Amino acid sequence: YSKQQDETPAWKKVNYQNVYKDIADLLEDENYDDGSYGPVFVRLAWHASGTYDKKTRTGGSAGATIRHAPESEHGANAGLNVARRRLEPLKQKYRNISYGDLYTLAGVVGVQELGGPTVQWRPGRSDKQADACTPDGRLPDAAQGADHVRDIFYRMGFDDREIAALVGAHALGRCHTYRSGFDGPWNASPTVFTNFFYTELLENTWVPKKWDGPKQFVDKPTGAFMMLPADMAFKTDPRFRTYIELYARDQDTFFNDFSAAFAKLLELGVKFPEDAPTYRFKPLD
Ligand code: CCH
Repeated sequence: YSKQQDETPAWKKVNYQNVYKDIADLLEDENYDDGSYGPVFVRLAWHASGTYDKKTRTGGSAGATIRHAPESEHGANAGLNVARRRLEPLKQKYRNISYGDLYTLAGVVGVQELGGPTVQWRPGRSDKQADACTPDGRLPDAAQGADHVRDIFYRMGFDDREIAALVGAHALGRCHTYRSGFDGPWNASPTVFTNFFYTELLENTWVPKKWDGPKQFVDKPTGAFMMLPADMAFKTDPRFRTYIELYARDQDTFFNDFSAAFAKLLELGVKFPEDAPTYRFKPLD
């Protein structure tokens, strides 16, 4: 075979539309949580990327260091091994895909296939070894408030509007006591991407949960739904609250803003090959 063929970079040898389809096929499992791996794939993509520090230009999804100890063992990443294990057969099937591309693409699939907006995505991340792991403490601490949330997301390069849009992902999934210590879903449809994070936050009266677990909030009438202390900050902080009210009444604006901010998150710190195409995958039927 020709020499030229051998020099094709690995990322170019992958059919990402096929990977998208195969990830989508891994979402459903009636025995897992609320029936879908979508939420935990979105969280994996976010935690793989949200370690970025714009000053030192370290962290982010480029090296997929989240798969290595000690980063994999950081408290914030508890439970994400479940998502990585679910995706591993696809790394074996598509040997040329990088883990960074696989984990971020899984986040895109999770958002889109659960009914969220389409999210632009590019391939070409190249994996790094454990010595590139980021220090603990780069991801947000759910027990803290608006100042902390701003510190964390400003470090990545986001503004208040983008932060308020990103946290809308808390329409999806749930908290697990054996992962974060917190407990419960944010709303009644945790496997559908909606603007319910904002509507629930504004429309309910949230009271401290009576239990011996970490401080969190539950809705007053039923106690079935939850908010983290960090989530509550979006209601009490006046500058965040403007956007919470906007997204609660305007789902289209939320979808547009989320799509742009999530795509930006997945690219933080990544130096893409110049000829890496941008994909906008069609959701499957
Ligand atoms: Fe989050 N998140 N997140 N989150 N998150 C948790 C679960 C999910 C914080 C804390 C937690 C974002 C921002 C924040 C998801 C997506 C995003 C949990 C429970 C905690 C704690 C984990 C468990 O027990 O399994 C805090 C604090 C912030 C910001 O201040 C952003 C940004 C995103 C994505 C764009 C998703 C999805 C879940 C559900 C995971 C699942 O397994 O169901």
